[in-house]
Amino acid sequence: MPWPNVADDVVFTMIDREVERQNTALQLIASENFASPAVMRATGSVFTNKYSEGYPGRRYYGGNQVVDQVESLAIERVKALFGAEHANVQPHAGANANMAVYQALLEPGDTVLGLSLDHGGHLTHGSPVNASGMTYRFVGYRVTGSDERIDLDQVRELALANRPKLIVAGATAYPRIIDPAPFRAIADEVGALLMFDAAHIAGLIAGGAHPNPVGIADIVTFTTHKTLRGPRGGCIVSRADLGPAIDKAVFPGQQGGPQEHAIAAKAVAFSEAASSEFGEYAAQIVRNAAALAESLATEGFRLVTGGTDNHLLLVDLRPFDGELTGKEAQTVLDAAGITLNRNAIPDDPRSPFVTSGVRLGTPAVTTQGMKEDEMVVIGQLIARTLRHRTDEAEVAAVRETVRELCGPFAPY
Ligand code: DSN
Repeated sequence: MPWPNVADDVVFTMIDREVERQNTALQLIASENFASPAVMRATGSVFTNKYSEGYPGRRYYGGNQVVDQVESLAIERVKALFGAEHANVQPHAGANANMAVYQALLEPGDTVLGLSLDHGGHLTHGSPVNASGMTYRFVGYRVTGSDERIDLDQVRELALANRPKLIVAGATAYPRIIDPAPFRAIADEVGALLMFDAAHIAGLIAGGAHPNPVGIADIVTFTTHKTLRGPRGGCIVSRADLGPAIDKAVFPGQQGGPQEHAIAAKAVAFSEAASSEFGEYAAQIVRNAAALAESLATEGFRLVTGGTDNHLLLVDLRPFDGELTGKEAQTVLDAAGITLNRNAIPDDPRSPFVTSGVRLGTPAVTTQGMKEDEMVVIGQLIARTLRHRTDEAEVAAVRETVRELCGPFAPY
């Protein structure tokens, strides 16, 4: 073999350190999870070596006999998982999936309705600093000031006033079920297409814990690495008649060579997500989020919307401590082995870089087998760390407690 026979100690030592971090700290970032060994084996497979621009049976390079089989398998599995007519498994990420849909359905300057970023939407839902907001005329809808739920009356009013070509449902920091049916009714009333961005909740949908937007929305996009627990990547499922335009927008419109190693791993993940065990996993994610919400509320935090019915919680830190910012909370909790991200809360008076809130979620801790009892303890540890955030010894003591808590649940 022509390869050097020495391992890259520098990189592999870093990998070992990252395994240690993931095994001994609490991963509460709502968009993260632990992929299975089978998913990671496929991700690290020889499919990484292959160029395969095009689609199964229509490639631009030779040697794609097995690649065609694995991509076709991924397509068939994801169609069966969600009951979809068409699937494109090539998007490298959720952002690519969303941009490809826009390219397939819209002309530059067309009007689109999406949830505002500062109220829980995603960058690709029309943020002015993202290509979506630069290319299309996005109009942002918001959550209500009273119950902090998506303001469907406002969605309808904005749809009637702006006549969008596309309405985008879905969120990146919204702790409640998003029912696709009222969005469908509004889209039909104004003659718009409906896209549902299910990046965060694809696993909850696959596991039967949340309503399936496939067949209600015209297009559903999602990532494969969040609640769905697959490799990093994106996916688009849609009505059959939209398939050719979507395929053309993904390749050659947005991307070059597909990452077939990731597509092989997506195929593995779609199979895992079709199991009855995955249904139980999805239900436990939701139960754990509810238990964590209750524990945090008991400690004096305010939950945006009053709670959660998905995998994530958005926490307003101000009632707990008016001086505490999301940025500071994220930093000190990280030192205590509790990893989450700062997040703006609706109408946050602080900047998006500082914030008055944090977002946390239960997909990863649920994968490692933690249940409601551990969620209660995690809520208490978060409060203890933040109450004593200037006391280094106390933060270090929490770090040790977290290590002990994680010991029996190490994912790798
Ligand atoms: N970065 C993802 C999240 O954390 O929600 C969205 O792309």
